[in-house]
Amino acid sequence: MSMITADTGPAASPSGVDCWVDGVFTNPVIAGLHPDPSVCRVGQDYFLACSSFEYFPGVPIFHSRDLVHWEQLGNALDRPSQLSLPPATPSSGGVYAPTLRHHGGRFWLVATNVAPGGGTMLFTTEEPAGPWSDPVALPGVTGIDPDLAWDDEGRCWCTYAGIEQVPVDPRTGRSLGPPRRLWSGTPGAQAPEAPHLYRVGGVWYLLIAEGGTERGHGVSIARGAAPYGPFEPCPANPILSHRSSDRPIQNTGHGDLVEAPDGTWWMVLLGVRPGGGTPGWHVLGRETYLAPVQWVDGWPVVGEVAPVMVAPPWPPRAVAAPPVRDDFDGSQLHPRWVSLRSRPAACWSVSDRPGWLSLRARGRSMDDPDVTFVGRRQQHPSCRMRALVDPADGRGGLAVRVDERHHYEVEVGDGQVRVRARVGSLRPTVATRPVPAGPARLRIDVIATPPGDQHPRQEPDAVHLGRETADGHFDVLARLDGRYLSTEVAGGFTGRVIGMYAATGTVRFDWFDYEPDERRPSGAGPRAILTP
Ligand code: 6LW
Repeated sequence: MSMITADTGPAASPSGVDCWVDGVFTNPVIAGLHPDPSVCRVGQDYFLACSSFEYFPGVPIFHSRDLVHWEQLGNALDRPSQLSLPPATPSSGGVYAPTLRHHGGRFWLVATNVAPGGGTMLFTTEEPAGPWSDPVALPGVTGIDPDLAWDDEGRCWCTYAGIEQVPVDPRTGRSLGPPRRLWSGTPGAQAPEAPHLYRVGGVWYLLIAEGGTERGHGVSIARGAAPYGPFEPCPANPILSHRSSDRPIQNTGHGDLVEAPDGTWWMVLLGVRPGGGTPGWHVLGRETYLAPVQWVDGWPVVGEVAPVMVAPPWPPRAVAAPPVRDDFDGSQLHPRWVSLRSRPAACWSVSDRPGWLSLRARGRSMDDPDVTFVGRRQQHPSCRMRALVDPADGRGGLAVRVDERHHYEVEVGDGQVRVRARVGSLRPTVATRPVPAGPARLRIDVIATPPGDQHPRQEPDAVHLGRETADGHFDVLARLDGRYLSTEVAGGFTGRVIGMYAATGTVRFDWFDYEPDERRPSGAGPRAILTP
């Protein structure tokens, strides 16, 4: 497999391959499990937050100077005092749909923790890279997808799924009035949610998502003279939806608007790239896309969301490409690494054996909600993961996971390499092979099905699991159908996260490589070029 490595070239996207060349950029702008994007601008700088569900640390925060190249600054909720996700938190539970705003010299982040004991939580900071404050609870906000907007009198309006609204004191979290129903979206449409409230040119706009976060998803808008309405729906609703279309990006919805310094407007939104035959399986989760917006007769008109788009009218501001290899030489883990529900200090260390990540087992397998796992989002349809794993004191390896009931892994321990799978209630050990004592190189290649190679039951991709021999040969123990690790099979709101785990004892990882294979086109490859 030929790979483009991330530490060559001018670079800038999560893949390390520049996603803005010759006047076009490629969507998604933040690939992999990064749904429900919320964006704000301060001067020349854009900041963006996403949902994080059962993963800890939670709510990744990104920075950009051009809306296309994004760099992760950190995770807003990176301390147990900010985010408690008990083992009973189901996958696709946890933290939903933040709104990120800048007001009065501070950043404000509001989100819902749907885990037991959670609720609507508000955090602030002057520095988006962190630290963020401990949470302020908003007990009067009883729905998901909270938004914050301030009017000229300084009143703060929290609007949430329903669509309902309550005035709040953002410093104490207290409600300053009863909740009111604002709008339920298009009559007959399901799930009015994801509200964002803006004042543009003296008019208040209420942007929402509706139709559900699957193929029927869309964005609609209403406007009024006051932040609490009454609101008049846009006659062109939905202003964005790919429902019933043949576009390669589907499920488009849950948008947030931002005005650039030059007066142009943009929307960040979520979408997916289904692959394979019918009904289409998306495996990377809901990703963050960018679309241009124009105002016509006082309403926003959203351009088509395509894999290849006309670039914004300013020069690109590339960010450093992430390296292929993480060799765990630092004293902290990069913010891209996430764990399941919590990451107790006793379960991981980069100092126990310097230069290695040591993971100490809690749960006994990837079936367990408290398994010791350190992973990152799969961000490319085709990619390769490798790690050097020392099983001297335990058993563990590499896993591709959607949830506790949908995962594939290759692990080493007790003198054997083993491929295991879990698909619903089926949990076979797929293959075993004896290996020499000492560290083993485990490897997983994900290979997307090429476009044109489709039949109605065609899988979206194949997952090859095995180990590399000393001469670099990939000894594939199993080739598994990727559809079983898709959202359409597993259900829920997430996507694939790939990484390292310990099943027994302490398992040590010298390095972990993540290499995108940009040259291998996927079934969800570019089909359209958007004209302005
Ligand atoms: C989120 C809702 C949605 O709260 O999915 O697509 C939910 N929209 O707005 C979880 O991400």
